[in-house]
Amino acid sequence: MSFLSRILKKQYSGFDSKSKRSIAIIGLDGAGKTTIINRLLKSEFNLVRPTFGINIEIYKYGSLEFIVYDIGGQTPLRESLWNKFVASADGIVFVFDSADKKRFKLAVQEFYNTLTYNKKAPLLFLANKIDLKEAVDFNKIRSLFNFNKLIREQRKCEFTQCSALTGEQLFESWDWLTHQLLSKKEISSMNVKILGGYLYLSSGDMLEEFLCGTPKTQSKHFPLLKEGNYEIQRFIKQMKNYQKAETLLQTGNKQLIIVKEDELILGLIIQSDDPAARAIRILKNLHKKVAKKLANKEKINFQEFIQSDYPIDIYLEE
Ligand SMILES: Nc1nc2c(ncn2[C@@H]2O[C@H](COP(=O)(O)OP(=O)(O)OP(=O)(O)O)[C@@H](O)[C@H]2O)c(=O)[nH]1
Ligand SMILES: [Mg+2]
Repeated sequence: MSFLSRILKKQYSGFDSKSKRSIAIIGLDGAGKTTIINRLLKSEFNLVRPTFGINIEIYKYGSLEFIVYDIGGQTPLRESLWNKFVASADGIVFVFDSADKKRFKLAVQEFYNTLTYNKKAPLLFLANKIDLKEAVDFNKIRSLFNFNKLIREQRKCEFTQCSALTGEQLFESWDWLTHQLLSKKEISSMNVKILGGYLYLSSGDMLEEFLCGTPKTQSKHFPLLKEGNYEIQRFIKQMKNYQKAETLLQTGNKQLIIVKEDELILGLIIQSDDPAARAIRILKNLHKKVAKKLANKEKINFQEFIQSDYPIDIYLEE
């Protein structure tokens, strides 16, 4: 089974766990809600159809389950469904199309209208489609939506740009929301357990791949490392026209995190319940270090960089 097919198994297992949170995803039709959810929760890049009604997705985070309500944004649905789901949601995500200039005003109106139905739930605002040339500058969006005013209110808010296409900023902001919905007790260790890693050039040439642990553990994870190579090659092709991109692929019990930053592609294999956002931050930091060494024509040992900079994130034994 590939990384992609195995995720469905993960999605729908353990449905009856007790701790549940609900997240309502709203935004005008065509803003990218379903595409974002598919990217985040199913690692799918497929084209989606407009949503008539609601898509319900379940995703697991440690021992918790999140029920994600992706609600179609066409007018009748906005009028009849949004308010109900927003009112009972533990978290709200508003997706905004940064390139749909003709409907900016309508989006602002709908945004503020919906927030009146739930004054407490943490809010994640995603200015989507920043990969498009027509996407408007984030500062303009900030003032259009008057974010400064919102920040002064009680509610916890996060405003960020993203692209469902490249995955940029998506996983980190989703992680922010997830954390807002957890109690202190539920936020377990924020470290990841790195099982292996990859360093590629965006041309597709591999610079390094490695597995952590004893020779026995390494041979156990070897098939996974090979499978990851295949996924990275696919990612490189898919994202060849973009400077930055991020993705997260899941197997039954492992995750593959891939980050593209300019000329470099960096990847990590981590455990399935590990916080992907930390892995992305680690890769972005390592990118800076590796890029500097490359520019200075110095020796690069990716595994050694990880071991010296992130010793507590290294996987030892199961
Ligand atoms: N270029 C680009 N296109 C995107 C992005 N996100 C979504 N799209 C495209 O925008 C269109 C609408 O996306 P959907 O995910 O169906 O939008 P939605 O918000 O679910 O729309 P409704 O279900 O009608 O409410 C699709 O053609 C997507 O492929 C993005 O980040 N960049
Ligand atoms: Mg949709």
